[in-house]
Amino acid sequence: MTRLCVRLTAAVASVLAIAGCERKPQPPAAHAENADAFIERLNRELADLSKEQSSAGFAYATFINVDTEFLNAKANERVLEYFSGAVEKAKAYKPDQLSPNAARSVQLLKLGVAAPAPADATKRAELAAITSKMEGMYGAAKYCPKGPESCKDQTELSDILANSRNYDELTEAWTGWHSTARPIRKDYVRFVELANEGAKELGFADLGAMWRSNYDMPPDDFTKEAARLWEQVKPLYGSLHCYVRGKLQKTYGQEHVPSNKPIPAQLLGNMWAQQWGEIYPLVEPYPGATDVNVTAALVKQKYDPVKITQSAENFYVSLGFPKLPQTFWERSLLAKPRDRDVQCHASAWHMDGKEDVRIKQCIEPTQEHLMTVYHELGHVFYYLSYKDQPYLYQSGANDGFHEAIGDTVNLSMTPAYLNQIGLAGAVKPSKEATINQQMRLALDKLAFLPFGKLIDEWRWKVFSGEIKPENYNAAWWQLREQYQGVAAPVPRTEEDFDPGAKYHIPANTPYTRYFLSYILQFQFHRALCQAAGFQGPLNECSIYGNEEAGKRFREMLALGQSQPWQDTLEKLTGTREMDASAISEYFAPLLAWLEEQNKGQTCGW
Ligand code: X8Z
Ligand code: ZN
Repeated sequence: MTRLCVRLTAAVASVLAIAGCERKPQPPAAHAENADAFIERLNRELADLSKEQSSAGFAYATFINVDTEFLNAKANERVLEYFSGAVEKAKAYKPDQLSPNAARSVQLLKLGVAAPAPADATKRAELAAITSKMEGMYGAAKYCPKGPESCKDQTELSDILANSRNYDELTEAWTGWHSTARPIRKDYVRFVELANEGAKELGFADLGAMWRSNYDMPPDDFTKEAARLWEQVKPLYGSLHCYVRGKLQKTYGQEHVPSNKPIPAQLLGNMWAQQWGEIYPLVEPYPGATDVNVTAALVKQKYDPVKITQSAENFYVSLGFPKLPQTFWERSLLAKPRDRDVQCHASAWHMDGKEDVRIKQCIEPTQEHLMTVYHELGHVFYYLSYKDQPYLYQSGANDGFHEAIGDTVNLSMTPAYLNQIGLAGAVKPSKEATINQQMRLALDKLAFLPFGKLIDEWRWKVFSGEIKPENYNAAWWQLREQYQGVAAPVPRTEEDFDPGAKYHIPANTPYTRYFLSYILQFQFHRALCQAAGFQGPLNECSIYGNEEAGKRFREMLALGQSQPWQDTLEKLTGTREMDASAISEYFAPLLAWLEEQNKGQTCGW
C-alpha cells in the first residue's frame, strides 16, 4: 500500500491502507466482468490510486502544517470513497463464483484500510479530517512549561527519559509529554464512533474485530491465539521485571520503588516504558565484562544518518538483496530538519508499489537509532521483494511478519558482527559477557512483550464499547499495571489522555503486529540460523553474509500476503504456529541466571 505505511505496513497507517487516487473516483462496475477480471482491474486501479495518497502522506509527515494536513485529509478521503465503492461492487459476486485468488483478494480488499469510512460522504470527510489532524497534533506536540522559549519536543523529552537519573526531572519530562496528548481526546472519541460505523457497514462487529480478522482465522480465534502467546512469555517478563525492580530500588530508594508494587513508569529509560535498553548501566550484571558501547563508537567514528543507513543496507545486500535504488537516497528523510515540524516517529514507505521506497526517521548516532534503521530497512526490503505481486498481496504474510524482518536482522547484530564492522571491541567470550549481552537485549525484547500486547487490548475494548470515553484513561492504567507492572508517575484523571501520548493511537496504527513480531523474529532467526548451518547457541548466531539464509529469507518476503501466513511460516520454519519456544531458547542463559538472582526476592506486583 502505499503509505505503507498506509496499508498494512508499518508505519503510518492512518486512514487507509490504500493510497491515493484520482480526483473523480470511479469504482469499478463489477457486473460487467467476471470476478478475476474485476480483481485484476482493482489491483491496477488501486496501485495507481495509491500514489497520490502516498505523496500527500509523505509530504505531510515530513512537513506538518495546515496545508499538508488538509491535502493529506483530502487524498485519504478520495481513497476512502474509491474503497467503499469497490467493496460495494465486490458484493455482486457470490462467494461460490470466486476462484481462491479472487476470494482472498476480496477479503483483503475489505481489510485494506485501518479505519474504514461510513458510506455517508459527510462522515467520510469528517473521518479523513480527524485522522489527519490527530496525526499532526502528535507530530507537532511540544511541552512548554514557561512560555514559547521553554518548549521541548518529544525527542528532547525522550532524551531526558533515557539519560537522566534524577527522579524529579524524569517525572517532569514524563508528565510534560503526556500533557500534550490531552487535546487529542475529544477527536479520538469521535474517531472511534466514525471508524466503528465504517467497520460495521463492512459487516464486522466493530473496528477491533475487523483488525483481528486479518490473520487467516476467525477473529475470536485470533483473540485466543494472542492470549495463548502472552501466557507463554509472561513468566519470562516476570523474571526480568523482578530483577530490574530490585536494581531500581537501589538507585532510587524504597520510597520511590517499593517492593511488591508496580515500577513508576518514568524510571525505565523510555517515555512509554516499552523498551528499557537505556537503563542498562543501572542493571548491568557484570560491570566491565563486555566492551560493547555502540553509541560511543558511532559518535567517535562520526557516523552521520547516511552512513548509519548504509551500514544497514550493507547487511541486507550481504544476504543477496539488491542495493537500494538511488531514489531512496534522494527522497528519504534521514535527519530531523531544524526549520519545520515533522513526524519523527520512524516509518518506511512504499510510495508506488514498485521501487519508490523511502524511510523517514530523525536519525541520531545511538545504538537504539542504529537498530531502528535496520528495522525500517526490513520494511523497505519487504516492499522491494514483493513489488511484482498484485497490489492486494503487497503486504506482510501477516502484519507481524512485516515488523519482524528488520528485527530478525537486529538479532544477527551480535558482538562479533559489531566487531566485524568496527563498532565494538574484540569479543572475549565468557559466561559474564554472554549474560551482559543477553541482559542488554532482554531489556528491549522481553520488556516489550506486555506493552506490545496491551495497546490493542485497550483499543479492542474501546472499539467494542467495553471501555467508554469516560473511562479511557483509568482503563489504560489498569492494563498497564496488569500487563507491564508499571504505574503512572503522578495521579491521573480523565482530563488526561495518556494513550494519545503514544504515536500509534493518534496515528491509528494497529499494534498487535509488534507483539507478534517480537515472537516471530526469534522463530525466523532460529530457522535462518539452521539454514545457515550454524551450530551453537542461538544468541551467538549471525546470518550476516550468509547466502543460504539470505535465499530463504528472500523467498519468504517475495510471497507477500499471497497465501495464508501459516503456509508462509511453515515454508521457512517447518511449523504453522507462532510459538514462544524460540525466544525461550534464545534467552535460556539469561533466564537461568535471573532465576538465581531472584531467589529470595518477592516478585510480582
Ligand atoms: O513503531 C515502531 C517502528 C516503526 S514500524 C519504529 N515500533 C514500535 C514502537 O516504536 O512503538 C518498533 C518497535 C515497536
Ligand atoms: Zn516497523
